[in-house]
Amino acid sequence: MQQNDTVTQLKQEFLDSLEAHFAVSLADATDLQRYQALAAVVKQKIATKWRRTKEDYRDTGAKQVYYFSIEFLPGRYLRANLLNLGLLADTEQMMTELDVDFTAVMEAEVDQGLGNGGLGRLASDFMDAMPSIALVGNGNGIRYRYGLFRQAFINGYQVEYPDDWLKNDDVWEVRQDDEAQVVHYGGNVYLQDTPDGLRPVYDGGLDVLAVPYDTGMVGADNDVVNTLRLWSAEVPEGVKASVSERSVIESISGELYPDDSNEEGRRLRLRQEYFFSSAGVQNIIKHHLADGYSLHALPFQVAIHINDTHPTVVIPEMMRILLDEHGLGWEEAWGITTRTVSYTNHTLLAEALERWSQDLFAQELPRLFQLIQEIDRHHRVSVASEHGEDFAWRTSPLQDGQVHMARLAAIGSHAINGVAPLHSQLLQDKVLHDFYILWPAKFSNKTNGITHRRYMHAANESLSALIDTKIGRDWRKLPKDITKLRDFNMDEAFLRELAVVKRQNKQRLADWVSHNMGIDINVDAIFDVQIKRLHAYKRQLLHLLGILTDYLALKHDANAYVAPRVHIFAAKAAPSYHYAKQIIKVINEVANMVNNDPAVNDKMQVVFLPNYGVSLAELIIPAADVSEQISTAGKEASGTSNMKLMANGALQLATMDGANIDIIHAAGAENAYAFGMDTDTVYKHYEQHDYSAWDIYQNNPKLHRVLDALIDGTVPNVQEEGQAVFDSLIRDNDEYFVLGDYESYVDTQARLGQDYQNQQAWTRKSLANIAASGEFSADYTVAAYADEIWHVPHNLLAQQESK
Ligand code: 6GP
Repeated sequence: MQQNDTVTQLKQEFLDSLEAHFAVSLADATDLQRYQALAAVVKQKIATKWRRTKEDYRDTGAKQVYYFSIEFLPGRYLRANLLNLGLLADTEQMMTELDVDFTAVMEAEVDQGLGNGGLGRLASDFMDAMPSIALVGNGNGIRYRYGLFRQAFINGYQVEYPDDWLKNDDVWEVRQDDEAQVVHYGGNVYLQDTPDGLRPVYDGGLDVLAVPYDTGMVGADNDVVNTLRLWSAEVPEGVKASVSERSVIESISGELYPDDSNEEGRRLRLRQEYFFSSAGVQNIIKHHLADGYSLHALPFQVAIHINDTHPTVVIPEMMRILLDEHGLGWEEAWGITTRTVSYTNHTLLAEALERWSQDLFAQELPRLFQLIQEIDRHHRVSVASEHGEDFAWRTSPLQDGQVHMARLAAIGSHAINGVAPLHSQLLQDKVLHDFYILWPAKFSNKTNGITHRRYMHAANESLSALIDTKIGRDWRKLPKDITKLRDFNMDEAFLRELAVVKRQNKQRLADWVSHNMGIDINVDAIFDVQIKRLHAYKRQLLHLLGILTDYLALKHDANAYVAPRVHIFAAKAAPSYHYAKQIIKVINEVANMVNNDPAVNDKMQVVFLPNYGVSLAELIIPAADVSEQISTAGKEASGTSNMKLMANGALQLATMDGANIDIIHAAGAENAYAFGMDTDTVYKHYEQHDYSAWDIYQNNPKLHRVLDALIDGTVPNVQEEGQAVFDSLIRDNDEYFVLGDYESYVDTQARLGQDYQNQQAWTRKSLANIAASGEFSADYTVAAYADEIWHVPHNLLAQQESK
C-alpha cells in the first residue's frame, strides 16, 4: 500500500473509532477521547498479530520464557506501539492533516508506573526487546491498582499523591477470566500418611482469586506480539467474604511498594510476592500439561526467570505443585525446578537483600515454609561433608530465625547473573562468594541494555533521522551498526547538524520547564543532568556540593570563571526514606537561592523537575549534555540511565562503577569524564576503617566553606535539613565517601566546563558516545540470556546475516 493510502485508511479508522466509542466528531473530542480512540485502532492492529503469535507458539511447541518481576515500568504505550508497528510517521502525518496536536493526544495517556526505577524499567525494556528479536518471552507480574506515587513539591518538600492510573481504564489490557487461578494463604497444614506417601491436609486459611490482565508486547517491524500478564487479586466467586476479608484480599494487588532499596519485611509484601509467583507457576504448569507434555519436559518447554529475589517463592511453589499435586519424588521434583528457574541479582546493597522472619513466613505460607525447611535440610546435608558445618550454616536459607531469599534463589536455580561486569565480579567475590565456591558454573554476567527504540527512535526522532542520512537505517534493527557513525567524526557539517539537533531538544525541554515550573533556563548553558531515584549512594549530594562550590566562588568574585550550567535533577524518594527527602528539600532551596540571585544566574541555574517517570525521562534525555553517574564505586549494580543518556549524546561525568566503566571503555576515555575512588579503594576504606570525613573537612578550606553554607544560614530555610546533611557527612563519617570524592569531582567539572566551550570538539565527543551506544541495546542483552541461560531461539543473528 502507498503511504498515502495508509494515512487515508488510518484517518478513517481513527474517525470511525471516535464515533464508535464516544459518539463525537473530531472537533468536539477531548484529547483523552482522541487518545483512547486512536489507541483502540492500534490495539486492533496488534490483536491480529497477537492471536497469530499465540497460535504459532502453541502449534510449534516453542519453548517459552516467563520473566517474573514484581515491577514493570512501561510508561506510555501509544507512541512505542506505533513505532514498532511501523506506523508512527504515518500517524504523525495523519494528525498534521487533521490539524490535531498529536503531542497533546499522546500526553493524554497516563504513564503506567507499576515500578520504582531501574529494576522495573529494565523488565519493560526486555518486554520490548524480546518480541523484537522474535523471542518467545512473556512477562508475569502484578496489576497494582495504584502505581508509584505522583510526586509534587510544596515549599521544597516532596509530597506524595496516589497514582490512580486506572481512573480512565487501560485501553491496552485484556481481562482473561478463564485463566484465573486460586492462590492460598495461611491456615494450618498437616502431613497425612496416605498410600501415595505423605500428603498435606489444609485447615483454614484464605483463598484469593488471581485474575490476569494481558497486554500485547509488540515486536518492532515483525509479526510477533508477546504477552505481559499482570495479576489482579479478587474475592473468589461464590465466596462470602466479610468487608474486612475483602479489603485484605484486594490489598494484595492494591498498591506498589514505593521503596526499591530497603526491604521492609512486611506481611503484605510477602503476600504480593507469593501472589504473582503462585498464580504464574500454576498457570504455566496447567498449560504445559494441557498441551500434552509430561512434567519431566518442563525444563525443555519453559524457562522461568526471576527478576531479583521477589519471585523466589516460585522455587518452593513449584516443589509444592510437583510433590503435593502430582506426586513426584523429591529428587525428580528438585531437578525439574532447578533446571527451570534462573535468577538475576540487581543490587549489592545489604539492606536491599530480602529476608523474612520465619514466624511470619510460616504463618502466611505454612506449606511453603515446610518445603523450605526440607530444601534447607537437603542443602546442609549435601554441603556439610565437603565444606564443613560452618559453611553449611552460612549458606543455608534458614538461619537466625530468618528466611534468606538470595540464598534460596541461588540454591534453587541453575543460573545466577549480575547486570554489569563489575557487579557480577563483586557477586562472585563478595555477596554470593560461598555459592560461587559451590557452583562456579552457575555464575555469569549479562550487562543490562536499553531499548533504543523508545529512547532514541521515538524520543529523539530528529537525531535518529539525522543518523539515517549518514549510515542508512540498518542500525535501527542492528544497533551495533551505529559504530559506522565514527567515519563522520571529522565531518564538520555533520557535527554542526548534531549540535543543532541537541539545541532543539534543549529548547523543547526548556519550554516544558518554562511552562510547568515558570523558570526560563538558558539553552546555551551546559545541561548537566542527574535523573534517577534519590538515594544516598547515588550521591545527588555530591552534585549539590559542586553547585554550592560554584555559587560561593561567584559570590566571592563575580568574575570567577564558571562555565554556564543548568543543573537538572529529577528523582523520587521513597516516602519512608527521611534522609533522601531531606536532600530533596536542600536541593530545592539551593535551586531557589541560585535562580533568584541575579549575581549568579547568568552562569548557573538549578531545576528539580517534579514527578520523575518514564515520559519525563524521554523528554530530558535527548536534551542532556552531561550525564551525572556519580555513585560510590561498588554500589550501583549497573545503571541504565547512563546508557540512555550516552545514546543521546550526553557525556558521562562518572565514577568507575556499574556499567559506567563499560560505557567509558566503549566510548573511549577521552570522551568521558571519569573521576573519584575506585571500588578497591572504597572497600579498603570500609575494611581498614581509615576514612575520616572530619579530616577532609578540616583540611580543605573550600569544602569547609561549602559544608558550612548548609548550616550557617547561607542556604535559607534548611535549618533542620542542612544540619541533617551536615551531620550525616561529618558526625556519621560520610558512609558513601561524598567528601572523599569531592575534590576530584569539582576538578573534573571545571575541566569539563572548559572543554564545553569548544563546541566542535565537544560535539565530536558526543558523537563518539552515540556511535558507541549500540552494544548497550537490550536486544543484545536479551539475546545473551536466550543463548546462555534460557536456551531459546531468537533471530537477532539471522537479521545480521540476512543483511
Ligand atoms: C537496580 C540497580 O540499582 C541498578 O543499578 C540497575 O541498573 C537496575 O536495577 C537494573 O538492573 N536495582 C533495583 O532497582 C532494585 O530494586 C533490588 O534492586
